[in-house]
Amino acid sequence: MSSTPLLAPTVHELGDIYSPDLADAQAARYARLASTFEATYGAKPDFMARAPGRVNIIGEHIDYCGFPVFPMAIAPDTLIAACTNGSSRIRLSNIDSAAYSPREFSVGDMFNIDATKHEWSNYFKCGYRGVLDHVSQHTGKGFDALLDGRVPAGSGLSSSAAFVCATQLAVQRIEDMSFSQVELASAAARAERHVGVNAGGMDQAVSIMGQQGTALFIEFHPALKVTPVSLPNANQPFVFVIANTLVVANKHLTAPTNYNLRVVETRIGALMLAKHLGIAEREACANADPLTFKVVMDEYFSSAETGGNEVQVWIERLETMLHEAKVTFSAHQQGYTYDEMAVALGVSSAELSDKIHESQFPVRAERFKILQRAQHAFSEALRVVKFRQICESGNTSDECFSALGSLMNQSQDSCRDLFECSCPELDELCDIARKAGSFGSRLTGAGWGGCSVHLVPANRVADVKRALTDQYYAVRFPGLSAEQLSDALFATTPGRGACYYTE
Ligand code: NG1
Ligand code: MG
Repeated sequence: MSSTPLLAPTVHELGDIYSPDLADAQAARYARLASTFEATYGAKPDFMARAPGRVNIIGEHIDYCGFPVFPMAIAPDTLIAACTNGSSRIRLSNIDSAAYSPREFSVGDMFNIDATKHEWSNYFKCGYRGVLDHVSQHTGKGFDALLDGRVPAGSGLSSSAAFVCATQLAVQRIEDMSFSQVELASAAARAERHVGVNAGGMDQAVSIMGQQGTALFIEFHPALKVTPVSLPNANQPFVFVIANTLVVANKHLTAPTNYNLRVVETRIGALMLAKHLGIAEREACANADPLTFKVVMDEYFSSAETGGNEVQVWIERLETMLHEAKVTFSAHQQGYTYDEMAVALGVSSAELSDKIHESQFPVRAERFKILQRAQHAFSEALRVVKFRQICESGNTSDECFSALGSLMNQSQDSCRDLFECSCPELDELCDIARKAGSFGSRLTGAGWGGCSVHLVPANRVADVKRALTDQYYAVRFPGLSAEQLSDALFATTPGRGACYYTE
């Protein structure tokens, strides 16, 4: 992470080629944050920590299955200005004080996160915990913090991870500690689960490790590993257009029937698949915590030769697993009841129910659609690997962008039909954008609302934006101001990851 002057951000940090005047807007924003800090706390901030949101280009709901994903960092971010205050109190305020009123805590309060409440400072506490859960001792120094979050909440652009990561950066600096990027990202991923969502680690990894100009191929298993991958250098530039449905997906409140349920469905799927393949008793599966589809795949191929092209090995293995999953689960097209899953796993219904419900993340469902979720997970992982393969192929023709776009479109179909995490508004945005010139359109982030992402040749961006404005925003949200519209609909290229600004 680099340090640059406090009030002199350069356009390089911003990553939006369509807003040349954004640099001034950002400088004004930094100055306002610094002066509001001084007005609030009577002292200048010592530094600012910045962590960006992200857009996931492809690879949805598979980070928690242990499979690779392909996101990039974006310009909207969370900034936290901070300074020690010589006391043992931690004071937090928000530049948007009307929506988020100030809070004050003792160090002890930071260990008290009530996941049943949707409370903005919970993410701050998560970031604090991310640091503390990782070390045996800390000073518990009091400090003042002022936050300016520009990633829209509940939009699938990871406002939560930006908040948690920026807090973690601030706390590690206050505490005079220094973690590696991998440690920061892993600690933030674990810490964010304190708010009650059983999330994977994609958002925190890309927020911390994002790189200007490249997307990231992120692997989670056997260890967190990030490989920067550039998009093909074509005759004509392509950009990603982000379009927010403006349907707020409150993932935290709907977790028992949406996000956390999907995590449980894929985990039960992994247990059943391991049993079916005769490898459930092997040490790697029996001791895995958690047992994911990726662990099952690795164990199934543990004695296979690993030589040859790495991407080809991924593709062959994932195709085999997709086939095995269909064979294993195909008799249950309508999903499994508890009793049916218990029979398949050889445990009693009560044991299974306990196992599911005793977790920190309760779920509710009549039927568990294991076949569909497994099909999505393996086919989505295949698409991620193929996407990377095309990016690295050296091919720069428009056809390679058609192939990338087609993988994104297939991902959307799979999210809608097999993983059931889309919604009518997301489907509509994708339809409109494709007709107006998008090569590939899909939801991004958890779904059920939030944002979509579109792969668009630079010379069609205006057409796509106009179509979305006329056919979606003007119809469904006629009262939007120009500023609200530009926050909801914008073009972006890969931006840089987390950093500090110091004087
Ligand atoms: P969003 O909706 O942006 O918070 C969530 C998870 C990710 C990943 C995606 C789906 C959190 C913090 N993040 O992203 O880990 O599983 O959904 O691909 O919950
Ligand atoms: Mg989030």
